[in-house]
Amino acid sequence: LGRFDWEDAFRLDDQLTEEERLVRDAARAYAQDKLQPRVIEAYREEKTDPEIFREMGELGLLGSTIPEAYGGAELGYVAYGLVAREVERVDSGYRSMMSVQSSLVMYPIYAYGSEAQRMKYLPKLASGEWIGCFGLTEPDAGSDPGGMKTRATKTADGYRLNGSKMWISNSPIADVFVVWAKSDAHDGKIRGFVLDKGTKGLSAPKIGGKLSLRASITGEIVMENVEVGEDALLPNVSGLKGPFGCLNRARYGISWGVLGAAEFCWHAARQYGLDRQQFGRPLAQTQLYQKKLADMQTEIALGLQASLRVGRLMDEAKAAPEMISIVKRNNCGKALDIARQARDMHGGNGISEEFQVMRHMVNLETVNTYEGAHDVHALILGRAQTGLQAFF
Ligand code: TGC
Ligand code: FAD
Repeated sequence: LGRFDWEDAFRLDDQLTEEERLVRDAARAYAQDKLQPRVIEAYREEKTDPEIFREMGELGLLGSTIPEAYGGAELGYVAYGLVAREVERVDSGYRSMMSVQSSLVMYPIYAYGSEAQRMKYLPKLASGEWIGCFGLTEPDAGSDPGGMKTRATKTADGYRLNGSKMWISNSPIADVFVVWAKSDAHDGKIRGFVLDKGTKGLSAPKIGGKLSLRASITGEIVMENVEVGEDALLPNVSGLKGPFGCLNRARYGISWGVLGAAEFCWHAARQYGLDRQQFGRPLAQTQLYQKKLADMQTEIALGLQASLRVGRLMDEAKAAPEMISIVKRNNCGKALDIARQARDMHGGNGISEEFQVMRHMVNLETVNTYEGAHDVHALILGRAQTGLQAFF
């Protein structure tokens, strides 16, 4: 009979390659040594440190699946997921900063861009010298991005963009803006454009007052007659499959990331239950407390196996978007439940920033919503099994 490791129930570790373990360990060391000491204050003060991009870039954590020729680390998708898990073990906002840069900015420039666009942007985004953002959502088009109002109209030597994007991670500190607009020169189809900070008519005001993801800055993107050349258009994709091709990768990364946050909450609740005595014994020696720990362990172990499977299929180019919907939706929902339970198991201390479970809990409220809300992924899966469209 095999041994049982309570922290790694299905021996995920044995299923990783040597390279994947090394990448995971390097990401864990960085996250614990450099991010963990900053996060409580950054969250309280709602401060995003742009230096984090430089640090991540130095370690090869930005655009890690992109070929080395463009500054990437050319890693597989399992390694990418393992990094997301380690970073989100500290804070979902830090993982957000990383996954937007990697999957939503570098990936589309790599996959849909011209060689000149790849050479101009990717190395500087990989090093963290430049920060990127991804503008799909609008004030009146969230779950239904096809309803966007942003328009690109043809000019003599390029395009004029008008419109506004809402809830955009990194935008107030971004140098590079990947935005999606309906283009009149392409039969009104959605096309991607890469805009540079400082272009006339382009601004990105910060959205204040967020009670979630406070360590990751969020803003709008406002485009008022922004004039760009033909070289700003991403030439190699047209239609919603452009942004969705990026979202597939980011959603997959999130499925690993949220389990990192859930593991933090689970481990914290276990330790708290061992340390805290009530009614003359540790809380962890009560049946209800142990049932909650067992539920957390089970969901995390199952979720990790599922993400690992999808990651292996991504590396073989065999993963379907619906598989990603299953792991994004289920792992986010389960992580949020675990964080809420962990908050409760900490009693009054659970609301204190020092114990950190409440920060994870409120962060996960965002993660459950962005990149396709929990119920929107249910509709994607419902459509896949019934053939019936239930969005409208
Ligand atoms: P639908 O008719 O289903 O599809 C339109 C076209 O898109 C193609 N497509 C996909 N392609 C690749 N991968 C996918 N996952 C795809 N899903 C759809 C599809 O084949 C079709 O192509 P074509 O060539 O036939 O035109 O589109 P719909 O308008 O009915 O929309 C359905 C729906 C709801 C699936 C969907 O719109 C949806 O997923 N909504 C959620 C929106 C969303 O996820 N927004 C995310 C914004 S970015 C963000 O949140 C970043 S936060 C990051 C961070 O900080 O970490
Ligand atoms: P809505 O679409 O209005 O949905 C509201 C509720 O209605 C949800 O519960 C949803 O599940 C439900 N609903 C919607 N449609 C249906 C339906 N047909 N049937 C049943 N229920 C339905 N976007 C970007 O483009 N780039 C970013 O970098 C980015 N970063 C973000 C960062 C943060 C902190 C946040 C909060 C959001 C971010 N987003 C970003 C936006 C995010 O993707 C959207 O918030 C998300 O897609 C949901 O859209 P919405 O907020 O408009 O909600």
